[in-house]
Order: sequence, then structure tokens, then C-alpha cells
Amino acid sequence: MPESPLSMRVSKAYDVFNGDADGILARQQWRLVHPRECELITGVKRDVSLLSRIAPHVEASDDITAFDISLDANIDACNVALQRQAHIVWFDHHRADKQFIHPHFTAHINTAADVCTSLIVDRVLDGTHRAWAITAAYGDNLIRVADRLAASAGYNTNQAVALRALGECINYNAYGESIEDLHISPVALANAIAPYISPFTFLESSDVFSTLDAGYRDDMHHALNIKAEFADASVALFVLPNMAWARRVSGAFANDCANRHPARAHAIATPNHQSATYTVSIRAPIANPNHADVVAAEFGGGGRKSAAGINQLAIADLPCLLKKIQHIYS
Ligand SMILES: [Mn+2]
Repeated sequence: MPESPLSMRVSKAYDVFNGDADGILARQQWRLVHPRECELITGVKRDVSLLSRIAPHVEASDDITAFDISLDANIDACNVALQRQAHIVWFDHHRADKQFIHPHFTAHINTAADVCTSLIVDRVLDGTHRAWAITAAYGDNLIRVADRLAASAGYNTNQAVALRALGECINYNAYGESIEDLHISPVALANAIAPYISPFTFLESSDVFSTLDAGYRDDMHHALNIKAEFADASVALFVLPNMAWARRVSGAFANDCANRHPARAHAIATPNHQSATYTVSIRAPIANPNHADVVAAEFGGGGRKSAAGINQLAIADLPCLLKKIQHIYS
């Protein structure tokens, strides 16, 4: 008997992930252990409402695996996909006030300040691909956690330095207003990394790292010449120029500032190309990694306790944001 068209359809798998190091490398670990042909849904770091791209098209028994994107920012699309009877597994560390229970929904969400999505996946996989998890933790600026994991995994200083450089470069590549600002599209980067069981082999075999590293150094050199708009012992605000390099390096520069001044909170504002708004990266002081998400949320942004961002801050609201940051951290 001929099969009906319905039963002939093979269920599809979608990997939906942030285009930064944490998103790409969370997915990397998962797919090394659970290989599957997947459609990749990702974008620049700020492009977090990714699920809406596919939710209206998914079908019953399709599988969606989400990494490092906020559940709250995708809740409507999530409901659409569940109504269409897809199965969803969600790994994330962003604030999630809208968590729910559903037979087709599995959540691995942990919002602790010393956790990133790649470390959540690492725990679920019992550390099977720890080196990639460490690389991601460096990329997400969890330096102390990553150093500790690297030491306990038996890596020497040179190896830890290599993983840190790789993580920072992959993370750096995700920042930009659009894919055009980036050196490599996140889909291409995820595909370039996908075959590698070890980041060390990737570093030896691929020229992707040297491309990103050269771009990173170049952009960072520009950024380090920018004077702070405001700076005291507890808060600093930088406004970068309206250039592609500034949009690319803003997040990495924010992390670099945070690491050099661990007692200070930082805000890095970068003009958007199309509108009279800024993208703002906010970093809580490393010594007090709290409230960044709360500050960002007040201006329509979001993120984590230690690091958060605003995609569209009206230029006129910048003084107001600075006041809020001073109020919280001074
Ligand atoms: Mn992350």
C-alpha cells in the first residue's frame, strides 16, 4: 500500500543558537555527542528572537534544540511551535521569568552568574567535550571559572591561553548590527568548527582563528584609543564611533574594560547604522557581578546579572542610563 504523504515526511531538526562563542560551542558539544542533520538558525549576537523564523513552519515531531537564547524573548514563537506539536529542548543561562511545564518541552536553564550555556551542556554531557566548554566560558568572559576548569582538566598555561584566545575571537565575531559587519557569518563559523572534536586540532588545522585574531587585534587597537565619555572609580561610559569596527569590537572591548577594572561597572555605547539609537553593552563590576540585566531591562534590553545589553537606546536617553548605572554601582 502506498504511504500517505504525511507518514513519508521525515521529522526535521533545527538547531537555534546565539551566534556568539557560547551559543556556537554549546551546540558544538551537543552535536558531537548527538550527531544529526540540522537546519542552523543563528545570527549576530543581538539577534535573539530566532525561534520566530521557524516556529510557523515546524511540523509535528520536528525537533528544536535551542542554545543560549533567552526563553522570555522567544516565548511566543515557543508556544506556536508547541501548538504545532514540535519537541523543544532549551539550554540557556539568561533570565527566564516565563518558564513553563509542557510534555514536549525540556528546559536546562540556570541563571547563576558563574554559568554559561556551554557549561550547562557540559554538565548534561558529563564533561565529554570539556575543552570546547572551557573555550566558550572564556568567550563569555567567565575567566576564573574557565581557568579553574582548564587547570582541573590538566591543561597547561599555554593550552589555557590558546583556548582563551579562541573563545574570545569566536565571541568577538558575533558582535555587529548585521551579518555584514562580521568577518564570518555565524552559520559559516559553526560549520567550520563542527567537524572538530578538539579546539586544539581546530586551531592547528583551520585558518579561521588567524582571520578572526587579526581582525580582533585591529579593532581593539582602535577601541583602546577612545577616551571615556565619563569615568570614575565605580563607573565608566564609552561612546564608540559609527563604524563597523566599533560595532564588531564593542562586546569584546566591554569585557576587556571589565577585566582591567574589576571594581568598575562599564557601559559601551555604539551608534546604530540605521537609526538615531545606540547599542549598549553593560558589564557589572567583576567584583560585584549583579544587576546588569535589571539595568538593561529598564531600557528595553536584557541579559544576565553580570553582562547585559540594550539594542536600541534613544541617543537622548544615554545620560539617563548613566545616572541609573551610577545609582546602582556607586
Ligand atoms: Mn551566553
